[in-house]
Amino acid sequence: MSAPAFVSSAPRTGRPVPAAGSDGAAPAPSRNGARPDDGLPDGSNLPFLEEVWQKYADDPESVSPDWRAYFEQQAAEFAAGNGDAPAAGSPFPRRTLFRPAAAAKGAAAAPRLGADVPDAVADTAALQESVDMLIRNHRVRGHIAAAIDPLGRFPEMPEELDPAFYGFTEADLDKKFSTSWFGGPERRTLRQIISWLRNTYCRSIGVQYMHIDSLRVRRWLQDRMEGTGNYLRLEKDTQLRILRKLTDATEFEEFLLKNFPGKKTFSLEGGETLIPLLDLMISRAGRYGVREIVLGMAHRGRLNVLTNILGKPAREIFREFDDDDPESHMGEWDVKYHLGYSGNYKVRGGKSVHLSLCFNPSHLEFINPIAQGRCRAKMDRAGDTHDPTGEGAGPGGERGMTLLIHGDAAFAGEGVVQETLNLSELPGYSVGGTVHVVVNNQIGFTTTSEQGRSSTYATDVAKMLQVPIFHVNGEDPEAVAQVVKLALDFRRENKKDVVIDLLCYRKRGHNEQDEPAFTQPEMYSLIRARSGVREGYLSRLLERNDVTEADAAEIAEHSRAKLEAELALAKEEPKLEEQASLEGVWAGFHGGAEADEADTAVPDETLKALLKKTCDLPEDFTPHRTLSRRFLAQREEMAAGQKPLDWSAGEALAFATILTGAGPAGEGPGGHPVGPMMLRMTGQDAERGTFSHRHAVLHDSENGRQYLPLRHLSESQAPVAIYNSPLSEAGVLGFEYGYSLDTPDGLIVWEAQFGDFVNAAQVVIDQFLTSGEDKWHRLSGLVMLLPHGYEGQGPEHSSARLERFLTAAAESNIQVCYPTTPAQCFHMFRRQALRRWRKPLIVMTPKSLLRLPAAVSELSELSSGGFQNVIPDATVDPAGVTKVLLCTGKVYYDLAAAREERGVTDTAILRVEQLYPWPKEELKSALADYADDTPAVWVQEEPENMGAWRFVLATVGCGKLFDRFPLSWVARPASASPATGSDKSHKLEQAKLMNEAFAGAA
Ligand SMILES: Cc1ncc(C[n+]2csc(CCOP(=O)(O)OP(=O)(O)O)c2C)c(N)n1
Ligand SMILES: [Mg+2]
Repeated sequence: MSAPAFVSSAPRTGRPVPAAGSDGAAPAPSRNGARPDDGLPDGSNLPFLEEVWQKYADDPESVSPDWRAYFEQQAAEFAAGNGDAPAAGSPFPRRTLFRPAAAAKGAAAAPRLGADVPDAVADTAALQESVDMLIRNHRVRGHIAAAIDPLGRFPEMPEELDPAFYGFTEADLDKKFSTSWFGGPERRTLRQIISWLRNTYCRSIGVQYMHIDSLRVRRWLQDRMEGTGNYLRLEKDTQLRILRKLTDATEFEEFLLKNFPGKKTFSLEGGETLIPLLDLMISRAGRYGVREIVLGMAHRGRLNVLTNILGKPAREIFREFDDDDPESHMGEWDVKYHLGYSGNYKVRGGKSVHLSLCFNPSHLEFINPIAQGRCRAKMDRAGDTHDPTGEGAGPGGERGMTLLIHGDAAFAGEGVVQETLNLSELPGYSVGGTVHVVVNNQIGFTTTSEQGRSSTYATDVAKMLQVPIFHVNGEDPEAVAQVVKLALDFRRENKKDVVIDLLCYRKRGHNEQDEPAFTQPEMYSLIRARSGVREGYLSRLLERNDVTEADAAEIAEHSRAKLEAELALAKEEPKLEEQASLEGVWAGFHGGAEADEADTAVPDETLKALLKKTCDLPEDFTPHRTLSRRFLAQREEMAAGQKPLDWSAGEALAFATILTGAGPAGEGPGGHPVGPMMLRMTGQDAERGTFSHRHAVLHDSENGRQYLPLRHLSESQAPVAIYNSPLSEAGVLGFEYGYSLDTPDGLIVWEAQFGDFVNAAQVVIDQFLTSGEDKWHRLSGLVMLLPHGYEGQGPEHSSARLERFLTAAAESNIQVCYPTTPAQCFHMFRRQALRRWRKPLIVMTPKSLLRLPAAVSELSELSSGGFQNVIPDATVDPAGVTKVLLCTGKVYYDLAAAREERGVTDTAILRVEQLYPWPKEELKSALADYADDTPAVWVQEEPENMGAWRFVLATVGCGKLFDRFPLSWVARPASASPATGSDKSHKLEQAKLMNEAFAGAA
């Protein structure tokens, strides 16, 4: 008899292997007429089998001969005592398909081998052991033999998957062995076992999951894959839906090529299955309750995804190709295949899923953490977040989902991929599992896989997680449907990432002008022989009579007509329509050059009370003795007004007042109520602070319990989250930038451990933070705290590369500040939160100043005034001033100390606390009282080619400052590296700097 299809063996050919349902097995009857939203059957195929059994039980003639023979055989085996006891009403004992109660039963049944065991029993046991190994090796290594490459280039079948490797011969094929330990039926022939294994592990799906430590998770996957032969029976209208989506994808690419010859489209041809994959995935996610999906993807197929998934009207894309509106985007905006979009995807049951495709730069894979950060922000807002303190709601990831689409070369090559994967299960970053889809066209630009990675698969980096990786043949959309279902079920069940490696090919060159045969002649001769993904699937459907030629023609005609109509509209009206960005949570916020003002002062008594609250600990909480004696005790004194505030207190008060909405009541500019605002702060040591100054999270020294006083300020306060981040810069900064994109109404802060480590996040700074508003009209109010200052700690712990931020500063894109007092720190944070102007804020933050007795503020400085962009010098009489030193940040204290030490009285020292936007007016008025032609000297501790000097010079021009003050500078000599590694050399240099600054002073 030919066995039912779910045990048919798999030939290894270039074409995907037809599976269950395709060879005459009874079609699956629909269950109660109910269908999931996406038409995919629910659960494994057990219900289906039970229904076939029921039909057979009612009338054996009503099922196909295959099924009849199968049931007869099962009944015979059971009668002979070989089968499991059937479940009531069904010959399929559940454990044949699901997890067996094998441990107890198998142990009892297994023969115990000893010296007195007869040879025949020992031989049988040895054979059984070989079968066990064969099964296990298929689970571990079956993917290597899977027919996943549509180009038919398979690696050699691993020996351990070959029955001959274990000494089996033809003669053994009909011998029976137990598979119950592995979740199979009690006894099956070797032939059946091989078929079962090959179907599950070596057809169009290759799966890597045996690296997962949890037995529960492995079994969960086994149940779903082995119980179904890793195949999903699709209903007819799901097949049609796949065909429709494939057709739309194919027609779109052909339409672009025909109508816009010579233009770059980064065509999806060869990987069109991505479109039905996304369609099935979004529909199923929607059915599972997901309401928001944040997508991140690079160039490949992006236009196709934009129109066929995000719902961007094709006419918009055609207009962008025509580019007939040059006036609209002079000096700004981005190329069409980087543009984001958002839209609603209708799923069944009248529901829809909101899709947000992030704007992204060319830099591959850097969108990953950004998309996850956006998703986390949405989830936090909806209370859909896992909170490690136990104060948050639920396990998270019910409403929100991140879907990242990658390229094979980039996924294997870019380190930010690993950084993002590492975030996936951390309490501060988890989004309940990201779905990764690698559009694996087996090439990167002109680079082959052999040149591009040392790993077997492009996805191997993801094996660092305890998650399955599904490799699937992109020319088998039905296998893709099974993988989508497995992936989403896995995510829902485990709240972890999951990876789909969609094996396909790239029909053309990297872009449409490239000739791929220059570099990949053999690969491209294989590609040219392919008939196309849609064609291949259509012919399978036709072969199986699942659709008619007429159906297919109508689908194609419909798709083309839609595109023609869109093109006509684009020609009629070439003007581009931009999606509005300042809606929803962004309503009322603005970017541009005009900043609004905010009143940042907070009454004295409120400040005292809040500062006191940051020292209040639960009765049963024992802080570390030193913290108790120093940090907390001193803060209590500050709260009582007995001691000036240090930096830590200024910062804590900024946070506490923002969280509680303290300050002048009423409305902010633009009529928006100013209330409690949330705070999220992360960084490698953000909880304690790199320099042990913050202690935002306290640890009970007896039991390690953590306590975040800022979470216990008032009943009505906003949420606060302060997390130590993993050791990453690009990944974590990207995440926070993403978070800020969806949280205009909160303060989002990232702190670098030392400022120079920001180097490792440069892509996020250049490609997103400083240019995002210009390129995409998307705003961010992210704050970056970068410890900076020359204190003898060497080339890498001195500079946060201030100059780089100043080079990137233009069009009021960012704010760059270098505050010098706790009060300035306080007002700066509050201004950032309270203004409706959303701009990234880059702050050079102190190290030694954190404890410098001079760097303190009185409470009155917080309860009055605001952030001063320039701090004038009120300590000297302007009439006697013969020189003005201009500086920013920490060097002010060095200069002030040197002035005092030298008894100098004729030199004023002005602090520029905000370098960008350059505070021209404030500086002018701070200088107003000094006599014309008083020399002004910019003093900085950074080498001349670093720090702010060259920016200042370029900004104020070469002539006299404000046409009044001749300008010169004092700095360390230009240098290739930021600072010396010798502490003594540093001190010498610093002394020299002071000498030069005060040369000629009296
Ligand atoms: C960080 C970065 N490095 C290099 C590039 C240039 N580049 C653009 S596409 C590409 C090949 C990408 O290959 P793959 O990830 O497999 O995607 P595919 O184009 O094949 O879909 C390269 C090298 C880039 N955009 N970003
Ligand atoms: Mg590729």
